[in-house]
Amino acid sequence: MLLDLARPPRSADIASFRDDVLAGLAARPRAIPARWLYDRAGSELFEAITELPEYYPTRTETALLAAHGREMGRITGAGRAVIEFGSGSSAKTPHLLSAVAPAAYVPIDISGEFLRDSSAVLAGIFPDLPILPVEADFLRAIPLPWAIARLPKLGFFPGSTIGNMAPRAAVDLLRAMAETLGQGAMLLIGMDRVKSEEILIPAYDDAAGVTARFNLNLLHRINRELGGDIPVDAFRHRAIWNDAEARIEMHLEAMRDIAFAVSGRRFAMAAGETIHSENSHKYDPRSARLLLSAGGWTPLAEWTDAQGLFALILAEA
Ligand code: AVJ
Repeated sequence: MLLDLARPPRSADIASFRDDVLAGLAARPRAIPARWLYDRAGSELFEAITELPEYYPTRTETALLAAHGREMGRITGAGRAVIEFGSGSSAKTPHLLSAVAPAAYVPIDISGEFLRDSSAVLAGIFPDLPILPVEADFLRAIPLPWAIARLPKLGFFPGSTIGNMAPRAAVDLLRAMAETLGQGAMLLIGMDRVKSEEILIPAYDDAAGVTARFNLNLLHRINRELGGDIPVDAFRHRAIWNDAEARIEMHLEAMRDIAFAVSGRRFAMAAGETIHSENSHKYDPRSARLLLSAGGWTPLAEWTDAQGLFALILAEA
């Protein structure tokens, strides 16, 4: 059963998009926060990425949930409220919900339209499960629906979304989640592992060019929503492994000298200059546990695939 969507005003979103873009284009190096990649079109392109042969994280994580869900459910116990941070298309969510037999499901996402659609799909699969979608930015602690106040909580943060954040911001996010979920909560989190560049680079620069379209969509979005005239076809997608920071970086690289305007402000870029648009941090087993501890979570158990590509970690507050 799908209950009403909590919907905050939208004008604030446009204002913070504009602030982030103008500040990011003026900064050196130029960088725009990755969250702005995920409008409707961006979220759909990301869904297409998850089905690419080169993009191992989604299928590896889904297989881990399918293979070990019952064991996870034995540790969490039944009857929790499952709170999913960044509900996405929720292809893996049914595996978790079947395994942990929750009393309610609360997907939280910044993209309201996407949230509504994915919640409707899950309501079809689990007709008796109360579903309470919340449209919000979960980077800060959020008040949860009153209807689940008395239930023990299980946070679900799959997909290595935590990898978008530098460790310092990731710790802040983990602490915000602990505050959102409260005492006695558990958290099941997906974290991508450090591995060879031969696997990592194609995963973020696929042969079909879907990741390139995902990245370039940010420029289309800026043009559309912020009145920009960026010549999008003068840019190309780049995926780089930054070994010192243990992360994949996505950049938008100008292929020639260009000038453009956004919201009435003028910018110039020389050929070869880039706009840094996303980070995807990777963790080895120890650094993953260290990050969780710093964020206020005690690791209880973890599951990984035979090649050690990806890990799901269960922790308690
Ligand atoms: C949604 C942040 C988990 O880092 O793998 C995939 C984003 N960007 N391909 C990732 C992404 C390009 C993805 N996360």
